[in-house]
Amino acid sequence: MSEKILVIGANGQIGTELVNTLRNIHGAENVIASDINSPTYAIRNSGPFEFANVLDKDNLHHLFDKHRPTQVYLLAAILSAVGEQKPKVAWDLNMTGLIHILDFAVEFKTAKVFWPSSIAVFGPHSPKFNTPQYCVMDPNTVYGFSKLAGERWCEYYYAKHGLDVRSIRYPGLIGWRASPGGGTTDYAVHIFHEAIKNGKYESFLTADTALPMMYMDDAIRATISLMDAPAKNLSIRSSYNLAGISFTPAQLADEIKKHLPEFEISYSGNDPRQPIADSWPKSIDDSQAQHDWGWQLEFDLPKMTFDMLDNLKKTI
Ligand code: VAH
Repeated sequence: MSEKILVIGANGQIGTELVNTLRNIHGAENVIASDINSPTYAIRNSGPFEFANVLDKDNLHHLFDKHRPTQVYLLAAILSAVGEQKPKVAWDLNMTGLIHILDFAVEFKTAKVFWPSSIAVFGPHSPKFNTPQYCVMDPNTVYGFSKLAGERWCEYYYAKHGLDVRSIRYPGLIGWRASPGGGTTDYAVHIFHEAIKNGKYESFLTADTALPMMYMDDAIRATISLMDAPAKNLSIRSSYNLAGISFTPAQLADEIKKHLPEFEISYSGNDPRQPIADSWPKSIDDSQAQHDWGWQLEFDLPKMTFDMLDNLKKTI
């Protein structure tokens, strides 16, 4: 029996790329893209689309009843920076949306559910370097503690209802196919666009702000690897740490200059995203993902930088 996959939040940074990959694997007609906004050109012209509002139970019930998905990817969320501008809205969307999907997945016996968490679940008292799978977690952003609470809900629905829900704590994600969606790591995408268009970029994070990041190609491959892994191999039902590559804005700028020698970076200072970044780890231990489902990173900073610039030059 072929998979029938519902992707909610298909227009976002992850969703755009995940729909493309899933349609290549499972066939376009078997991957229903959905979002609260009209589909992007790429999404609309490559397969079925439905409007979805994760806060509308009737809308979601209709989608589950109509499509009977074998897999659901819930990607709709409000990220860290936007979440601090509208905290109650972020909590409601991130939490209520997740619980609606978990409930309908149980009701309609969806075989597998994917839900993205983030390294934002760690906070000021979490270990800063090589942050382990289990440690003190005191996130101080609504986004961060909504993701931490969401991880608890995922593990609870696995334990109480046997729902095969799987999750990854993504680092900051960098890709060229879709824009980031209002996060603290967005600088690492915008810098590439500005470097090509204007030869300069003003970073809202300071030069020495190291954060865990990951190229989107690796993030999508990790997501598919986790979802394809035998359930018996999975020891984590909250969310798997995923490390990626850790670098600072200054290090990223130096790598870009190897390709665009005239590129110049400056720093704005006093940005509200700086304390968010400062509360997060500098690097992550993802040995559990390596053990349980064979995770191996492919894109380091030089390879990512080359691929980003090479592709963006063709699209800008
Ligand atoms: C954010 N891009 O900046 C997201 C991510 C680790 C950060 O979760 O909010």
